Amino acid sequence: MATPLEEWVEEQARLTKPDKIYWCDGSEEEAQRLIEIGMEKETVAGRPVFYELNQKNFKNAFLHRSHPTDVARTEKSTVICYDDKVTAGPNNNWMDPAEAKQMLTKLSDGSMKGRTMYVLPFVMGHPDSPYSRVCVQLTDISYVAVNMRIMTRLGKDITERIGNRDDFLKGIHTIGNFNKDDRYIVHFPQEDLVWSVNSGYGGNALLGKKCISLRLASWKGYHEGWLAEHMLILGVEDPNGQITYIAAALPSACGKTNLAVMQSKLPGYKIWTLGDDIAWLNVGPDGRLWAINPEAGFFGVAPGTSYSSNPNMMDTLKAGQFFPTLFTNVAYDIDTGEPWWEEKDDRPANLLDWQGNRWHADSGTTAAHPNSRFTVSITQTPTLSSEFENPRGVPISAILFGARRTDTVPLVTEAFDWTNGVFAGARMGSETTAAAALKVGALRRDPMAMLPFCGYNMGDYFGHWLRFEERLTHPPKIFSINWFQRDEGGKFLWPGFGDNVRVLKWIVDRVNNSCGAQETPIGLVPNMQDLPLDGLDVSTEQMSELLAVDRDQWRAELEGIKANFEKFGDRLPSELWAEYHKLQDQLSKFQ
Ligand code: OXD
Ligand code: MN
Repeated sequence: MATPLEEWVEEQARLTKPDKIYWCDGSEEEAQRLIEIGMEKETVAGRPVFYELNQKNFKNAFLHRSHPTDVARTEKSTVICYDDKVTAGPNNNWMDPAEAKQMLTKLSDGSMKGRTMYVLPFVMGHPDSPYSRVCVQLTDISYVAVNMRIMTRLGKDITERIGNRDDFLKGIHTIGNFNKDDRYIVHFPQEDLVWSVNSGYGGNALLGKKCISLRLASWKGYHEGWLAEHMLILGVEDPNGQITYIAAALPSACGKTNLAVMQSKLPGYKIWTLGDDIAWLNVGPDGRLWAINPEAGFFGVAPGTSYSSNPNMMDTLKAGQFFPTLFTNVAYDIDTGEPWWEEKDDRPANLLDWQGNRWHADSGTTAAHPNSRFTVSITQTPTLSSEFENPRGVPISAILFGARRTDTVPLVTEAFDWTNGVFAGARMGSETTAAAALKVGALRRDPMAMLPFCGYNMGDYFGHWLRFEERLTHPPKIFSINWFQRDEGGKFLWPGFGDNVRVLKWIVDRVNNSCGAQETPIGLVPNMQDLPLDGLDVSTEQMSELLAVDRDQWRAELEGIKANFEKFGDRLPSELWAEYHKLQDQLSKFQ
C-alpha cells in the first residue's frame, strides 16, 4: 500500500505532469549526476542549467545563470494564507487559502511537462535534535535539487524516517514558465505547506530556507513556545579559551555571512561558526536560550567577498569536497574559467557578465549581478564550531539586532533589559539591499530583520518575544549594532569585517560584567577606553561620531517608529508603546 508521502507525490505529479519522477537519495554520486544533467539536458531561458568552472582553483564548482527576471526574492508575490487576514498581519500579503489553491492549481497544471520531478526528502536541523523538522520538497530543476542537498541534510534515510507518517512539512516548487507576473510563493502555515511557482531564485525556490525555516517555523514557534529567527550563530573564543555564543539578526545582504565566518583581527580572539542566516531558539531546562541552525550550508552574497574582507569564506568556496560549490549570476573570467564578482580581486581583462554576454567596462552595469550568490556546505568552513553537530545546539549569551544605517544608530548599544531589548528589535529600520526586488538604499522598518520572513501578524510576534522573559531565568543580553555609518563624504566610518571582533569583545565583556558603559536614552554605549582599538586606523573624532546618540536624529527616528507601530493597531503590545513613550521622554531631556 502506498504511504502518505507516496500518495502526495503521485497527487502532485497528476497535476504537474512531469515526464518522470526521481526520488533523490542525497549521495555524492547523485549530485554529480544531477550536475551533468544540468549541463547537458536541462535548460533555463534556453541555456544550460550549469556550466563547469575552473576545477583546479575552485574544486567541484559550477556556475548557474538564472532567468534574467529571476534574481532576488520577490516580496510582492510572497503570500501567507490563513482563514482570516488579521492573523497574517499588515506585514504580509494575504490570500484566502481556498482561492490561493485554486490559483496555484491552475498555474501548476502541466507545469512540469517535459521535465523531471525531483523528490527531495530532508531534515532541517540535526536529525537527532528534538528541535529538528522533517520535510519533503518537490522541484522540477536540477539546480534546486543540488542546492537543497548543500543547504539541508537530505537523504533517503529521511524517506525511511517518514515511513507511514503524514506529519512532514511539504513544499511544492515548479519553475513553470518563469513568468514574473504569475510568480507566487504561497504559504499555508496551518497545513505545513509551501507552494512556489515560476521562480528558481534561492529564497523563492529553496523552500527549506525562508519559507519553511522562517515563515512556517515562526508560526509553529508562536504556538509551541520557541522562536525562528533571521539570525546567524557564532561563538567568540577569548584568550582563556572561554567561548561565548551570540545570535545576530541583520537584514538580507547586511553582512551576516561575513560576521559568521569572520577572521578575527584581535590577537587571542577567535570566531567559531554555527550558522549564517537562520536560528531556531528554544528555552532549555536550565532557563537559558539555546540555538540551533536548521540549515547545513551558506547561500551567501558574492560581491564584496574577498581575501581581504573574508579570507575564511574564500577558502570555504575553494574547498569543494563532498559537496559541490554553486555560483549563481556571478561573472565568468574567460581566460581562467574562474568565477568573478565585484571587489573579489583585480578585474580580469576578459569577462562574461552574469547573463553570459561579453562585459565591457563602459557598459554602466556590474559584471556580476549585485545579488549574485554562492551556495556552499558549512562543513567546508575552516571556522566550523565543534558544536555544529551537537543536536541540542549552543546556549546564547547575547542577541544582536543589526541594521544598515548611514547615521542615527550607534556602532553598538546595549539594551537596559529584556523588554527594552525587544523594543530595540521592534523599532529597527534598515536601508534596503539588492537581496529583494525593491528600490535599493531606501530606509524601511524591518523589525528584528524579520519583516519579509515573519509568517504571522508581527504585533503578535512582538508579544511572543516579550513573553520569553518569564521563562528565561538566564536571559541573553540584547544589543543593537550598526557597522554602516558614513561620514559626510559618504565614506564608511567603521572598517567592519575582521575588526568587528572589537565590538564583539565589548559585548562579551558586558555579558561577563567586566566593563562599564555610558547610559543614554536609547541604551548603554561603550566608554571609548573599553573598546580594544589598538592598531585601528580610526580617529578619536570618528570614534566619538560612531558612538554618538544624536538627539535630533533620534527625534526624527521616533516618527518612523511610531508610524510603523501604528500599523499593528491593538495587536501591538502595550509594553512597546510604554518603551516608546519612555524614549520620547528621555530624549526630550537629553542634550
Ligand atoms: C537570504 C536573504 O538569501 O535573506 O538569506 O535574502
Ligand atoms: Mn537571509
